[in-house]
Amino acid sequence: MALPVDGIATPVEGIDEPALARALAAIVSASRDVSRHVRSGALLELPETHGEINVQGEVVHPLDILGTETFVRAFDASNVVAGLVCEELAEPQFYSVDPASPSYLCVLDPIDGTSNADIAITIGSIYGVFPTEAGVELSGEQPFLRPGTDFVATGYVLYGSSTVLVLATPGRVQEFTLHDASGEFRLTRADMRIPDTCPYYSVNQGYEDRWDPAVQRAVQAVRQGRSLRYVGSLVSDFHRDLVRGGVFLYPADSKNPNGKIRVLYEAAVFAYIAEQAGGAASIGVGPVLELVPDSVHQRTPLFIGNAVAVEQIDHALRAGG
Ligand code: AHM
Ligand code: MG
Repeated sequence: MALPVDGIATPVEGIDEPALARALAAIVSASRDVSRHVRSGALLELPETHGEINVQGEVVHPLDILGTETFVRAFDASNVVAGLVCEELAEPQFYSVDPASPSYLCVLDPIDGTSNADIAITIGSIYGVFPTEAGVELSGEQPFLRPGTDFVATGYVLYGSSTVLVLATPGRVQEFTLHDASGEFRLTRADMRIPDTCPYYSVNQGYEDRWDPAVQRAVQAVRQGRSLRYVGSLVSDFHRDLVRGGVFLYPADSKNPNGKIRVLYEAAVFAYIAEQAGGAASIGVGPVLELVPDSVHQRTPLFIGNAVAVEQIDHALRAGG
C-alpha cells in the first residue's frame, strides 16, 4: 500500500467499526500525553513514590504511575472500553460503557522497559484490544483469560529518537510517527512485514548460567552468524526485528522458572503483531497466540520474530537443544 501523498493518515482512519476506532483513539491520545511526559525526562514533575512494590514484585517507578493514570483516564472516558488489565494494577478494572455499542477489554503495559526510564533510553507502552464477549460477566479475571487469537487489534508505542505507534489489525501492521507540532500520528510504514533476513538476535546473554542446558544449546545454535543487540526494553528490540529483521528470546531460567515476559500485555500482544507481519512467536512448546493464561499477570518464556529463526529454536528445544 502506498503512503498517502502528505503522509497524513491517523491510526483510526482505516478502522471501520466506530466503537473500535474510539477505543484506539483513547490509546492514541494517552500515548501522545505519555510521550510528552517521557520527553521531559528528569525535568518532569513526577508523583512521589516511597519504594512501593507492584504486583510484579518490582519497585514502582513514578513514570509507571503517571503512565497508568494517563491511560486509565482515557479508557474511562471512552465509553467503549469496558475493562482493563494493566501491569501496574493488581486487579482488573472495569468502566461503564454505552450499552448500545460494542465494547472492548484492553490489556496494557503503560511503561515497558522501566529500568531504562532514568537514563534517556527508549521505553514504550504496549496495548491489546479484545472484543467483549456476549454473556460474560464483567468482573474478576475471567473475561481476560483468553488466547491472543481473540485480539482485534494490538500494538505499541515507542518513545525513542522519535515517537512511533505501531498498530496491528487482522492481516495488517502499520507504523505512525508522532508529528510533534500538530500532535498527529502520521502514517510512515503502511504494510510492515518482518524481513526474511535475520541479521540480529536479542537475549540477555548474562543469564546463560541460569538456563537449562537445552536452552543454552538452542541459543548457541540460533546466534550463529548473527549480531547481538539487546536494549532491555522489549518494545525496542521487537521494533528493530520488525523493521530490520531479527529474533528476540527470553527463555525461562532458574530465577524466573516461567520466564519474565507477561502473557497478556507483552507476549500475546507482540505475537499478534509478529503473526500479522509474517513472523512467528513461540513459548518453546507451541505458539504464543494459543496460550490461554490461568491468571492475568502470568509469565511465559518468549521466542519471537523471524519465523525461520523461531522454528529453529523450537526445533532445537524439542530435540533437547
Ligand atoms: P518491565 O515491563 O517491568 O519494564 O519489564 C519488561 C522488560 C522487557 O522490556 C525487557 O525485554 C526485559 O524486561 C528485560 O529484562 P532483563 O533486564 O531481565 O533482561
Ligand atoms: Mg513495564
